[in-house]
Parts: sequence; structure tokens; C-alpha cells
Amino acid sequence: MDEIDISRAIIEDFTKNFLDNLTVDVAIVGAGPSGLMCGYKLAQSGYKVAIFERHLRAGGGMPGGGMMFNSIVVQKEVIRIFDELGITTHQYNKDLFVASSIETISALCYKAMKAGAKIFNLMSVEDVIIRENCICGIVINWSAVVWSKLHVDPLSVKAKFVVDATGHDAEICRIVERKIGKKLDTADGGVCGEKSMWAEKAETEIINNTREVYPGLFTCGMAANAVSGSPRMGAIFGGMFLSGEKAAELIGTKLKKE
Ligand code: 48H
Repeated sequence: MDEIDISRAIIEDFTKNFLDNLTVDVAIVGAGPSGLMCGYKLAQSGYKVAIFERHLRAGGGMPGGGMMFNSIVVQKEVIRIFDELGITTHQYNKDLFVASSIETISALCYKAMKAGAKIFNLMSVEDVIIRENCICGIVINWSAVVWSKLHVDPLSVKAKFVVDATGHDAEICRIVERKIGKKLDTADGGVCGEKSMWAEKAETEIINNTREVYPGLFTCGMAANAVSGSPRMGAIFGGMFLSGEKAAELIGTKLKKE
């Protein structure tokens, strides 16, 4: 066993993966529940999907459950998805179920990757590529570079579609507004940020808010509500799954037409 072989194996495998994913059908920004669900569904349909995650681990806000109580609540409408993912749930009352946040995010990661989605962690998306008024890629850098404020130029990934699954900050949509020099088309005239907590309204509106907000750019999850000025929902996660699923369906329909 040679230490250099270990190093070479890691570098070669990672480099091959990275090179293979410089051109993808869909680049998803954020490996929280909505981004992972979107990636899972698209990969399951046979599309080439890469998910870019700033942090060391995938999962976004899910592992923390509600205020670090590591359980999550979901509605009965998403139990079909939990069953498909093999996640254990317990019925809490007639509408609500509970599950372990750790089991849920682990299953989602596992299923997304097994379906063929690639996850690149510790990479931050800092910009987009725009051609003829259409988003056609992302600009990436190591998160360590961003965190240490080093001046290191980025690399890029071409994609037919980009998904902003960055959660509360809707970072990619905000970047796009800055780069195109105008506001995205929303009822309130641009990315407005989420409103204060109202679980039922938030979980209902997230479905309509999951859409193509600019040619080539979709939003899902908390970012969808932040873009459209809908409320936050707290630690109920059904909407994240349904939103990720809807984004995948909308993108799948467009990819089929190509
Ligand atoms: C690379 C990035 C970048 C970037 C961010 O926050 P998330 O879990 O997002 P969702 O929408 O899948 O789930 C939201 C849910 O976790 C939540 O916060 C809820 C339900 N809140 C309700 C409430 O009331 O508070 O995941 C987003 C991921 C994170 O892992 C970020 O690190 C990552 O996106 N990310 N990755 N480049 N520029 N920006």
C-alpha cells in the first residue's frame, strides 16, 4: 500500500468526475432538501445533473430539524415520496407526520447520487453565464477561496438549465438581477425576500412560486418563496420536496422538447 497511490486515486477520480461535469443538462445550486429532491427526480429521468454545495456537507437546513431538535414534520401529501425514498415516518395527527431529519437527508443524498446526480461540495457558485438573455451556466470557486477572501479567479460549468435552490437568500436570483441590471419578473417587481412565518400559506404558495424566473433559471425550495415574497414556514418540510419535484417536472418538460 503506497501513500502516493492513495493520493493519485483520489486526485484522478475527483478530476475525472469534475471534467465529466463541466457540461451538464442541469446545474443545481444548493444541496438542501429542495435541490437534492430536484436533482434526484431529474437524474431518475436520465438527465445529467450536478449539484453544487458551498458547505462541507450536503443537507442545507434539514439536519438541524426545528431549533436543533432533529426531527422534521411533513404533510401527508408527501408520504408517497418518503415511502419511495425508504424513509421511516410516524403519523403525528390526521395531517402531519414526523421523521428523523438525519435519516431524511441521508436518504435523499443517497437516492440522488444512486440515480446519477453528482454532488460537488465545498464549491460556491459566485456568478452565472448569460448568453442572449438566457442563463446557460454557472461560475464556481472553492468555498475555501471565498471564505479566505483570496483573489483567485473562478472556473465555469455550462448547463442547459440552472436551478436556484440556495434557500432563504435566493443568492443566484439576486446575482442575476445585479448582472442583468434589472429586476426579475415577480408580483412585487423583483426578488423581495421572504415574509414572516405563516406555515400553511408558505407551504401552499411554494408550489406556484416554483417556476422559471428568467430564461434558463428556475427556483425551488425556500428560494422560490424568497423570490416571490411569500412567507417562511418553519420546520415543516413537505413543501421542499414538492417544490423540488415540481422544478424537476418543469425542467424535464423543457428538456424533452430540445
Ligand atoms: C453553493 C450555496 C450557495 C452558493 C447557498 O437552505 P436550504 O436547506 O434550502 P432549501 O430551500 O432546500 O430548504 C429550506 C429549508 O432547509 C429551510 O431552511 C426551511 C424549511 N426554513 C423555513 C424557515 O422558516 O426557516 O439549502 C440551501 C443550500 C445550503 O446548503 C447552502 O449552503 C447552499 O444551498 N448554498 N451553495 N453556492 N452560492 N448559496
